[in-house]
Amino acid sequence: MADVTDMRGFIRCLEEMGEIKKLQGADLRLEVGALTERAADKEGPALLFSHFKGYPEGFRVISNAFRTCRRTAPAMGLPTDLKGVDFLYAWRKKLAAFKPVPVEQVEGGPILENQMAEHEVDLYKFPTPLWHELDGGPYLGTGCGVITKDPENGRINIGTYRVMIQEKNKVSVKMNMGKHGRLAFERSRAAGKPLPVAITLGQGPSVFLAAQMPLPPDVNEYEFAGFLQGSPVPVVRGAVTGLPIPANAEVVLEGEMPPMRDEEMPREGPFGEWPGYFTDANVGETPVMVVKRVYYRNDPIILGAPPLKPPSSYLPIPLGAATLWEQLEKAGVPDVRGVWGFVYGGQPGPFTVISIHQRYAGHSKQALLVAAGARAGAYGGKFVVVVDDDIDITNAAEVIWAVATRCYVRDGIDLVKSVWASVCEPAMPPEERSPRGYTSDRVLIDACRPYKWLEQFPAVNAFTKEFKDEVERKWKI
Ligand SMILES: Cc1cc2nc3c(=O)[nH]c(=O)nc-3n(C[C@H](O)[C@H](O)[C@H](O)COP(=O)(O)O)c2cc1C
Ligand SMILES: [Mn+2]
Repeated sequence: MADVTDMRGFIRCLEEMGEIKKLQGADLRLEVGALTERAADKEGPALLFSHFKGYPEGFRVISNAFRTCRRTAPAMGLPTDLKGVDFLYAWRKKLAAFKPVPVEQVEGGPILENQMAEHEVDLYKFPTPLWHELDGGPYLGTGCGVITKDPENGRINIGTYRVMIQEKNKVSVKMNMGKHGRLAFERSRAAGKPLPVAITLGQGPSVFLAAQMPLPPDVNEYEFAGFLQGSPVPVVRGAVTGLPIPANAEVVLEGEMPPMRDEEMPREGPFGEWPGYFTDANVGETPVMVVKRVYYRNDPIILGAPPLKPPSSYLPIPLGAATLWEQLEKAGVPDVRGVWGFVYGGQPGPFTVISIHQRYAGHSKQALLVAAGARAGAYGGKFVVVVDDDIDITNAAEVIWAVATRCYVRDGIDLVKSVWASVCEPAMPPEERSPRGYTSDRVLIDACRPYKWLEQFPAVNAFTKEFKDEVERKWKI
């Protein structure tokens, strides 16, 4: 299999797998976003767009790159034949085996092939699709990595934060409160200093996967990406900032974020976000980066990973559920057989489902309480459902069947108020939104058969899958 340590190697790998389609001349304003959405809806191929009207022929955009487990697996160092909960389990085990792979400092690389000096910077030279019809501006950065160095502890961080072009040499970078890039910005702002920033807009797939994951603050995303791809990420020092930038990236912006006051921050958004709505239009919340240099490879490829209306996504499955699964077991909830989410971004999201093999009275409630409070489940959660392990938690209809038939409402539903919410929560009343952040409530749904009288619970009126497979084979229906 091709080496997947940069975007081009990844594309060769997708070609070998027959998982990519090349489209020439699609319209950036009307067609690229809609084609990306349709391809994601049908779990179709990755799309590589080129030949945009008004742009050099070689300037390309790739989207829908990670929509299937088969395509994402090579970038995670996982086998390509796993799906659903099995894939999630393998991912969980991979995460648990993490050992940092330090970067390789190099002196040159393809990213230095072309440069725009400070007075030449013009971000409109790159093809930027209108990803969703009502987006508040051109989002050049969706599948990007925002590279910062914390002024206090010197830690390098890469985070995927949406990047909107404001002017030809200015972008807004929506690092939400608490995100690692934002913490670095707030520290340099408090000291009255600009924060040096570099943004990679097309890079090895493992670097993107690391950048969009909620990794702990002491994990360097480059070192995590190196672990995933099984080799160090080669980096060069950016001439303007001194920050490490991937030597084999496609496009990198370098510059700084001035220590702007909130009231100086421009309008940003709305943007089509992962819950499936245009949310989050804001003024006075989003830091601005002044771009002082642009580097790009010959015929650069920008990675588009726009959030989409569920059940579509830029990811194949709710990968963040693997972290919640680990946290449940670490908190002492035994026999968790799987965790899933139906409306997800990097987190399992507002509809999370857990399956357990019940061991004792209260086991199912324990799972619900921990899931609602654990780091990976608390942020942006809303409904948490626990089911027995005969339910296929990746199948929404089966989950609903379990809720409809096994939940005894009087005992099975609990409400927890004022838990940590996501800024993307569409149902939050405007008057409850505040720059200090917001909270929302949780509904805990116990859809397990009651442990106390499990043996008397009516038996399920279906033959086993194995027996049905056998008779199907025999009778060829
Ligand atoms: C396409 C895409 C867009 C995202 N946009 C944002 C964003 O605008 N703001 C934000 O705070 N997080 C955004 N995220 C989620 C962050 O990437 C994620 O929380 C990540 O953990 C941040 O890195 P950090 O933990 O190092 O701060 C986005 C993720 C993806 C995949
Ligand atoms: Mn981080």
